[in-house]
Amino acid sequence: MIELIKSLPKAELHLHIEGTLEPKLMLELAQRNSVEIPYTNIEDIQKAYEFTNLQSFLDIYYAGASVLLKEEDFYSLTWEYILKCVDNNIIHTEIFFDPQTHTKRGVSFYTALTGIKEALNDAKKEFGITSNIIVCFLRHLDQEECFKTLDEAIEYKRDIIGVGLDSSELGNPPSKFKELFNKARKEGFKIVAHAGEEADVSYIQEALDILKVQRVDHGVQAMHSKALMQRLKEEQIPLTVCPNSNIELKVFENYKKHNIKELLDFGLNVTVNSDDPAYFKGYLNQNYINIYENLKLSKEDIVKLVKNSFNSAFIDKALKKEYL
Ligand code: ES4
Ligand code: ZN
Repeated sequence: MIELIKSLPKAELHLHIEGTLEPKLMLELAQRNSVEIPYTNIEDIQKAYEFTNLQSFLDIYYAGASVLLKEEDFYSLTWEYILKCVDNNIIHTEIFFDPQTHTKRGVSFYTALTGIKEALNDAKKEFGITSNIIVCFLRHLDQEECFKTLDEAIEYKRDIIGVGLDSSELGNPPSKFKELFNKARKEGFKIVAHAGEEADVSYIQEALDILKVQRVDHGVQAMHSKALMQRLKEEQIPLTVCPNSNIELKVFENYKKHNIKELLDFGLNVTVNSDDPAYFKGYLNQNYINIYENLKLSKEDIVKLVKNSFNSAFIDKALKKEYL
């Protein structure tokens, strides 16, 4: 089964490019760019990756991203992830990036986007890997600031398929960004949002009803509402579940307590993703392997999860057909 998991071509739909920054590249970029970070070696960095919840991770994740300054840094970051895609047999990937993490440090939207985009173009040329870019708004910031980021996304629309919402969930419900997402929708962007990672089902309901999301990122708290479960099933709204992330951020105590198998058995459109693999102990195959080993997944379950990943991707019918 592990060989099957590794050999199946897969799509990844929930991946923060800043979350693929491996300790080695972090140290190299810190030196290259003369950025001070509180670590001198890889072991120090790995020791800092002990999280108690989402916020404890985000604090370290934003600090790590401070080494990314130039277009070539974003290229290196993305290219390293592409090499992991090759390793993991990921043939299509939809990548989040957080412009505001960079613009607030004086690094332009254009610089980050261009570095990422160039690496993705090379990934297509070199390996045939297809991809989409999704811009995420940081929900701990106010809506006014996010409008500036949306305006930049509109400027580079040809390179951006959609917009999402990430960062500190508790206390920052989707309804805070109603007007922002109304405008994004009118501009023709696909819409996703992190919802029901740590916060309750009302955040998932708001993401659906107010932001009108086409996929829910995480969504694992949906199980606390029978009515919501029924709706997600009927409408086949994709959930981009991230098992390693949920364990590392203590959403579930351990892999045996993860609910992905229950969600799948109920008939939800569930996918498996790696979220921030450099921080959460493993890339996509490792996420599949961890749930397979702990939750008695069958071969049919694995195949269904992989098929869901292509069916839920923002790709046209012809490419979907080719991949399925
Ligand atoms: C994130 Cl796991 C997670 N949740 C919310 N926002 C994020 N940004 C990067 N990883
Ligand atoms: Zn995420």
